[in-house]
Amino acid sequence: MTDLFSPVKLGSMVLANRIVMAPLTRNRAAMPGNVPQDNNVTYYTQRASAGLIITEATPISAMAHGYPATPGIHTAEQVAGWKKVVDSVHAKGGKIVLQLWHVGRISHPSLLPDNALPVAPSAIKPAGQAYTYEGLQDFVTPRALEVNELAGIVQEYKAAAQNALEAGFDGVEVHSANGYLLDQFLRDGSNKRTDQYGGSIPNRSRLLLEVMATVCKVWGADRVGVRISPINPFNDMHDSNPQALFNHVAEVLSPFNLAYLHVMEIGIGATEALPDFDFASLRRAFRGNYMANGGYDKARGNAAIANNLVDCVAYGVPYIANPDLVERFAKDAPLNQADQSSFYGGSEKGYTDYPALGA
Ligand code: 8OZ
Repeated sequence: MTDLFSPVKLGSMVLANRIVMAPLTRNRAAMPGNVPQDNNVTYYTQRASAGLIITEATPISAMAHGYPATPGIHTAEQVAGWKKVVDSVHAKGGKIVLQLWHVGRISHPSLLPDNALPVAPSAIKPAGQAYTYEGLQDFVTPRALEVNELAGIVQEYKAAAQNALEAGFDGVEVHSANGYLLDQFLRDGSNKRTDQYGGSIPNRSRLLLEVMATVCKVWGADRVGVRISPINPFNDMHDSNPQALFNHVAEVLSPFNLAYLHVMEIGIGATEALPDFDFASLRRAFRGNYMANGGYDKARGNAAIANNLVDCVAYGVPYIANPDLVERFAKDAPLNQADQSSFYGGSEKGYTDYPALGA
């Protein structure tokens, strides 16, 4: 029977098991410079038995940053730092892809070059506050990107994809989820454009498709995945018809022959009822591997794989606290509980000090 421990081929990546480490923002890059450092090498290496590691969301350019101490992939120092992470994970037999990230409006001038305004599809201020070096500050009204600037955004993805290739990753995942730039273009709560990048569903999907085409050209589609979050309201996101939008996205992504589609199936911080959404229908709309994420445990992961609802499962919070999650699942061993207070920023505490079994 196929289960979490069965190998799987995602594009040209052969995974030893179907237990994936989800992308997790941890805010522990070296500053200044947003450079991956030794404790980041330790953290990822501890988790190398995952079938696949997806790195924390990684800004593709200086304008793509929206949180303190997130490691980028747009300077030579960052590439060298990531190379140490990759080499160490590979030495342990692991596989690791980099998540390419542009935050769009989820930022603050104090985090951007020359105190620039964050950029977005439309000049709509999200509700909520940015995490800055001076603490929480209200989001500002972003600047709407001009249509003739969008090729430059695609170019930033291309350069970052090339940098990830240089660092030796096994592939890349395009972050089009959770209310960041590409998701801001997809959903009509944040995209009010009247040009060919707004309005209809195909128009709102255009920037994502341009980015995917460019990244696939750099990497080959068999080493590229993409993450979406159809009903996640996090970062003040909503859409008038998520099922139609995301089924379309799945359909038009299919001909790329991507390594996988990664779907966050839950909402973070929802205060209202989430819209009904049929994830099985989304999966049928996508021809390729489906990676599920959000609230899965071992039993639900095994059941979803056995019933052919998903091909693999990404685990987030469990991976914060259990570097050896694969071994613990295999032995039905108890899991360490994650300490929320050390999720974002800080030292080794709550980062690299969660014990493995028998340690
Ligand atoms: C939580 C805190 C900061 C960033 C995402 C990159 O939601 C994130 C993120 C999550 O994708």
